[in-house]
Amino acid sequence: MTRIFSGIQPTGVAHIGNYLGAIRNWVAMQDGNEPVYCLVDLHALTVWVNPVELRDQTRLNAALLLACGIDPRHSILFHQSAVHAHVRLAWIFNCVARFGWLSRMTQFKDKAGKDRENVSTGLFVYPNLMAADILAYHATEVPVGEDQRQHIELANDISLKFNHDYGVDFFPQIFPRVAKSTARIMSLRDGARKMSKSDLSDQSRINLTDDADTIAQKIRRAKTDSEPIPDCAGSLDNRPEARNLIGIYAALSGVSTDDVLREHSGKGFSAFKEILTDILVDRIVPIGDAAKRYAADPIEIDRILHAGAGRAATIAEPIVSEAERIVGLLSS
Ligand code: AQP
Repeated sequence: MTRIFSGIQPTGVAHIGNYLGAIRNWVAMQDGNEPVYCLVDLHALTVWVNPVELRDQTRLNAALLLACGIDPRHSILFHQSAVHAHVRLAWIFNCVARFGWLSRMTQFKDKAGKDRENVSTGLFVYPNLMAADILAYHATEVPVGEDQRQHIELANDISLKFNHDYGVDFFPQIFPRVAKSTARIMSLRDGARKMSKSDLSDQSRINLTDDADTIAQKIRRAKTDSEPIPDCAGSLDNRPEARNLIGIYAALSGVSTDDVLREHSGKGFSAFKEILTDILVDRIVPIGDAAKRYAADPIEIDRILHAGAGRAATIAEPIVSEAERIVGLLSS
């Protein structure tokens, strides 16, 4: 059985980018594998977040994962801060990773923008903690969206350097599993930016908790252009907003972009937005409804997360203790 690891930051409410780019794959990969799925609350601290909201959002996103089909009887589902092995290994990786490697991370550059001097050092070393999240389990497959591919490459560089520096064959190679067609769902307001929880505009995304009216309103206001839907994908190259809406529809209906274009070419976007709204309401509202039912019982959510943390620690503790022994630390 292949051990899988992936995580989501409870920095807001999971949206359809998280769902189509990652969570849907997490659900599909449960069968026949050993999945470890984590609410990465320590990563969420890399930018300031209201403590009460962080706790609420951790539980809400856990409820959303359950509603999407993560089965805690099979998958290990837990919150990162509950398993201390992650931070112990992350410190070792802070000492293995090179400053230059981290300086090249595009997500850091995007999030820090022009204000580098004022961002937290946590934001800078975030990829080292992410490498620790995965390698503390010796996980080899990581279902993620395209934006995380560079971080997985860095995790492999860390794994190789650790093995080389200490003359061991201890950490494995990691393979990102990126769902090609939905690797990057874009903002509804700007086709050049990815859909993101931390975008200040709620109109830029469809949250998995949005109700039918909210979805309809956001899709009505989604940026498009005045051209009709073309008959081939090549004609979408300079129309990022149009391509994004067609891609979302294709992903939700399980058909190719070419098939969507064949069926709807010549239509204007106001008509297409109506059928896109229908399929979003059909697929997303039941997830939000189920999540609300799970979220209504926070004690049960906490029980699931704590049980998951116990199982996660059983795997990660011996691996991280061995890494500590390899680098020369006395056993704790
Ligand atoms: N727009 C997206 N399209 C496809 N996949 C996406 N993912 C995120 N946004 C998109 C994938 O979702 C998983 C969980 O993401 P995350 O919470 O760890 O952080 P992120 O990638 O930084 O996502 P957000 O929504 O943009 O969060 P914030 O705003 O908090 O930074 C990952 O596998 C990610 O690739």
